[in-house]
Amino acid sequence: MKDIPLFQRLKTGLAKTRAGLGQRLEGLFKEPSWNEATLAELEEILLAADVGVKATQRLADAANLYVRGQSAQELFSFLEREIVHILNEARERSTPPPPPLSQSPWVILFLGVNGVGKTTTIGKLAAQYRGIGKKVLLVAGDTFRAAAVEQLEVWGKRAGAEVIKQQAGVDPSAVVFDGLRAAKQRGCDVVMIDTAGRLHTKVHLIEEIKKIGRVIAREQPGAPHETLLVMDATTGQNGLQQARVFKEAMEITGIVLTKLDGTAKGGVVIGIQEELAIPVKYVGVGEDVEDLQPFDPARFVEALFAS
Ligand SMILES: Nc1nc2c(ncn2[C@@H]2O[C@H](COP(=O)(O)OP(=O)(O)O)[C@@H](O)[C@H]2O)c(=O)[nH]1
Ligand SMILES: [Mg+2]
Repeated sequence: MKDIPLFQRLKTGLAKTRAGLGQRLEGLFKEPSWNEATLAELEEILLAADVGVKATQRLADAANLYVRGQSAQELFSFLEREIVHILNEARERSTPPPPPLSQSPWVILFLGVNGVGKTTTIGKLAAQYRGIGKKVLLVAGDTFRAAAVEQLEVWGKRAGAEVIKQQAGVDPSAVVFDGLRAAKQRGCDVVMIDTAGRLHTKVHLIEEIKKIGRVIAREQPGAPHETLLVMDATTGQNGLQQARVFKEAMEITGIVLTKLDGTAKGGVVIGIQEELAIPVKYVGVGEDVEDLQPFDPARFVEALFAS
């Protein structure tokens, strides 16, 4: 499994979406002529892949303007370029983060509802940072269940990263405080903070996240350097509603979109960025460490439409 090139992994992970979105679009662009019906079908294909109403409308309008006198192949490449364009826009709109690890320790906070893949993502990233020789510390800020702490420890062992934890039920801010102190004492390069993302009410969740944010900022001015919202691609448009709640609590610097390998609705990558104006920074296309990849719009679209 280890030797599979990253682009191949991305392609494999996007197989379901490619079968839906990519191949249906290709089929559509084989139509000899374009008319109202073909345009309506274009919209339907995009919506079915969770591209979202806003981005779909934009792409359909653009295609409608472009359509006259163009060959199907030209139209198809045009659409590819437009999608890359939308994906790049979210990156440009967000403040560019300082270059990774320009401050030590580099603090990354992970947010997102239960089950989206936060802990797994932290584990994969920890392994990747360890792979380039960084000293990594993981903070078990999901104090909701003991099993959540254990899961992070398993990843910590596997990756060769230290884990700071307390018993289940404690205030996550207390663990975060310990974690940041330990990271400084031990000279760690990267700190990744896991959180629970599940509370009985939206207000409580927001308050808890804000409190974690305050503790981090007090312990280390300028941190968190990155606040990543983890979203599950298989939940499609529902994820957007959740994202808005987290956005209320804290400034989100990037999105990690997991489980793209489990959905035909990978077009949600486009919809998310158009709706939230937050760039997708990583995509998860499988269970292996290498299946967490930095998101690159051009590569993504290439993998999406590759034959
Ligand atoms: N297929 C697939 N599964 C994933 C991916 N990311 C996470 N998972 C799985 O999603 C489940 C929930 O992940 P977890 O990290 O525990 O979520 P958390 O509650 O947000 O911490 C686990 O079974 C993971 O293995 C991915 O990119 N692809
Ligand atoms: Mg977890």
